[in-house]
Amino acid sequence: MGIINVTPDSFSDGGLYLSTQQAIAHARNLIDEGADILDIGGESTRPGSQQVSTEEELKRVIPVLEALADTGIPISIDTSKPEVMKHAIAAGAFMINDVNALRSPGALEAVAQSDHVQLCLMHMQGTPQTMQANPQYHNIVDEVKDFLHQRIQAAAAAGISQDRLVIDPGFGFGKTLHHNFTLLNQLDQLTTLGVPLLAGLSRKSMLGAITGNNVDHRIHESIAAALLAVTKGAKIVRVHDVKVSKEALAIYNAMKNCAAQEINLTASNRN
Ligand code: 9MG
Repeated sequence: MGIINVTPDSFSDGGLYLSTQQAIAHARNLIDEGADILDIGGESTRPGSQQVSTEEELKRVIPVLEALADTGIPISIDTSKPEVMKHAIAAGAFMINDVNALRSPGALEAVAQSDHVQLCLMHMQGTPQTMQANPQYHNIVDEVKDFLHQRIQAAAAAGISQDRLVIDPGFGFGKTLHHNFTLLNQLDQLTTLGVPLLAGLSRKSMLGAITGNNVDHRIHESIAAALLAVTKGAKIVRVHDVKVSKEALAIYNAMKNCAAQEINLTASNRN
């Protein structure tokens, strides 16, 4: 899953028009690099970020979604707002990626109206404005797992079938460095919920905290983290650097396929 942010820099003269054009061009590059899904977001969810209005978020994401319709690539819209969800679904979105796990009033109803759109339910303690102030858990893995289980049940109660769901532990969302790495190490425990797992670690500060690299120089750490997440059961990785991530994962897949063939060969030799 390639990441596309449409969050205009208020100091740039081009404003929204330029950001829209840049986002579309960037999306086309990520498709060329081999992205399987694109995730388009119009509101930053970084720690301390400010919220934008529904109207502003719609103005940012819908034109990009519409411009990419001819590519045939599945588009995910990163939003927690029910109105944005409804418009995105009407405009052909393949997935709604909600860092708030459909907890906003009206969100479950907004997505339940469609019977096919995929839904990513992410764990977050607090809100992006406050989440890194003092995150606390007794047992991070159990609490994240319980939360995701409850959200799967809430979706079921709203009439959403489980085959539409994807779950995500929400690395960096209300978690300390220790919480994040504990979660990564035990990510496989979430696979028992029976829903595909998405992991977003790309360029996050938990990686920079280990290597000392700033956000623009975390490509090696991001690839390592994506690969580790996949070895622990992630089925989708949300990344900025699509080409190199795919190359790293191609090596992992070659190893897995080869191992599977050897198992088949051994089994047929036995017969
Ligand atoms: C929008 N966004 C930022 N980080 C994310 C992550 O880790 N997972 C998901 N699903 N969305 C994210």
